[in-house]
Amino acid sequence: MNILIATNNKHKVREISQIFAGTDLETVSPSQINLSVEVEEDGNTFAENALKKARGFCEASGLICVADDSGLTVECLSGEPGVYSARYGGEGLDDKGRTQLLLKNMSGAKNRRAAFVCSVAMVFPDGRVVTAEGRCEGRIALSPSGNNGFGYDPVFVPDGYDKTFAELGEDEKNKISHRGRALEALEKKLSELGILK
Ligand code: ITT
Repeated sequence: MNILIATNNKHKVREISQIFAGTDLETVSPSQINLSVEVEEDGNTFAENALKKARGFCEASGLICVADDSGLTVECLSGEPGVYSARYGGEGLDDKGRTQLLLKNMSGAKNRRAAFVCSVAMVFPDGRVVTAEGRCEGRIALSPSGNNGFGYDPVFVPDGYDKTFAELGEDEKNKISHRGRALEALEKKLSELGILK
């Protein structure tokens, strides 16, 4: 089955194609087919935004599309940055700036519990929709470490590890990450529905 990865984030393209490698799901990226789609992410939940993105790319391409909406939810910040993770602090900030802002907003916080959350939606040209969720619990480190990954990876330490996501190898992150878990659950549903053999 050939699937378009419905995202403009090249790090997600890389992770999703690696997670699907070795399954019957073959992936293409928007850039590989010269497709440019912008979907307004105005949903209040990860699930709504994932579905919106998958539908937008499916309409534009006519292909089966999988989209991911994800973010970091931090206990002592009442769940922020949450669905606004990519826009935390406004337009002017990059990944590094957003991570610094997060650390600043958490300075002095004793409770550093956090979780990465991911909703995935697969949309078929005939209108069928299959969705799944994944979550990875952990804590926010006092300072950034590691160069792998993207976003808030340098400050997120998953439970059971003493390294940040940015210090783990790609395969190791994908095994336990919110995205890895959501896509594993999606694959399971596709098999149960008989869509994937
Ligand atoms: P698309 O909407 O085009 O898929 P995006 O980067 O805007 O790309 P989201 O709206 O889902 O994607 O925002 C997700 C943000 O949450 C992302 O930009 C990071 O800041 C953060 N995030 C999600 N997954 C992450 C991960 O695995 N590691 C680090 N940060 C992550």
